[in-house]
Amino acid sequence: MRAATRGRAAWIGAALAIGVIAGTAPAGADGAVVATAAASVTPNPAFVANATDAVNPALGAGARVHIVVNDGQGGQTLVSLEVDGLPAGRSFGAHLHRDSCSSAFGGPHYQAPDPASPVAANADADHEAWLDFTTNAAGRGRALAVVPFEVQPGARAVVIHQGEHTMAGGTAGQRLACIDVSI
Ligand SMILES: [Cu+2]
Repeated sequence: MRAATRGRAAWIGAALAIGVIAGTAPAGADGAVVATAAASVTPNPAFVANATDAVNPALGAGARVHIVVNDGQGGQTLVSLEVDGLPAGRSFGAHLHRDSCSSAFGGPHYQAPDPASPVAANADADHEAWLDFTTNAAGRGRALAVVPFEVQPGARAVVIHQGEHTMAGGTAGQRLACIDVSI
């Protein structure tokens, strides 16, 4: 395991231990919860079912998204996604997107260092928050990503994709559903 990976894992543990997931840290403090969204997933009206798309996006799934910013270690963001109401035992690609669900269904991926001008060269898990997950037998899935940048405030979204995982270059198939996250 690389040192950087160990460092991230340790930080996740510390964040959980001090209760930031529960929202106990004050806004602006290290590890503070800066955004929490709990909402019905918005199905993509433009989704087109085909032979490889096993999921009906109009499933009424529920989802919670927590975003935690840590200022103490050079600017990191922890993004956690919990979703339920999806088919059991199925993997999905998911990401933090730059815009709200009502703006081009989330717009492009949120990308550091310049969200306004995402570039293909930075379409990776160090510059974007990738949240791929696999559902359990009850149709629940969760993902946790720690990224080495701070997410700037704004109306963002998490988008769940039809593809089973995010490919090199950041693609994960059609957009199935969207969850608004105001940061
Ligand atoms: Cu995406």
